[in-house]
Amino acid sequence: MSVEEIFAQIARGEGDADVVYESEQVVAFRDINPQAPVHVLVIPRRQIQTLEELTPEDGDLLGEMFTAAREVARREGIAQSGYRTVFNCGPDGGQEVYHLHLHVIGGRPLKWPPG
Ligand code: D5M
Repeated sequence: MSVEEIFAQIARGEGDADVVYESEQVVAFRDINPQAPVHVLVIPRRQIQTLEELTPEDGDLLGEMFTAAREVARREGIAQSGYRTVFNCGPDGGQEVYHLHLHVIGGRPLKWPPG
């Protein structure tokens, strides 16, 4: 099964994932290869491959994804210390999984700029 199919299963609430937050349009679960003490992915339930597929009508969905990221940060206890939200988009952006996902990363000081 492809990673995209695994993400689609998680999005339907059927997958094997450590889910930390859910709402009508999104699911948030722990990244399998965490880059920091907190590393959670927020994905839409709808199948969208990349940020490039979004249209102006998806503003509501994007808002829900960022609201989910903030809620995850609160629940994980990193809202005050700080965290990073990232959409990797396309090959040069480092995107490996083509089901839209917003990384929520924190729990340690993060370097900038990324490589
Ligand atoms: O990030 C894709 C991310 O997806 C990467 O950090 C690993 C993560 N990943 C891959 N498979 C799984 C499963 N099965 N559960 C949880 N997390 C997973 P990208 O922005 O595409 O490079």
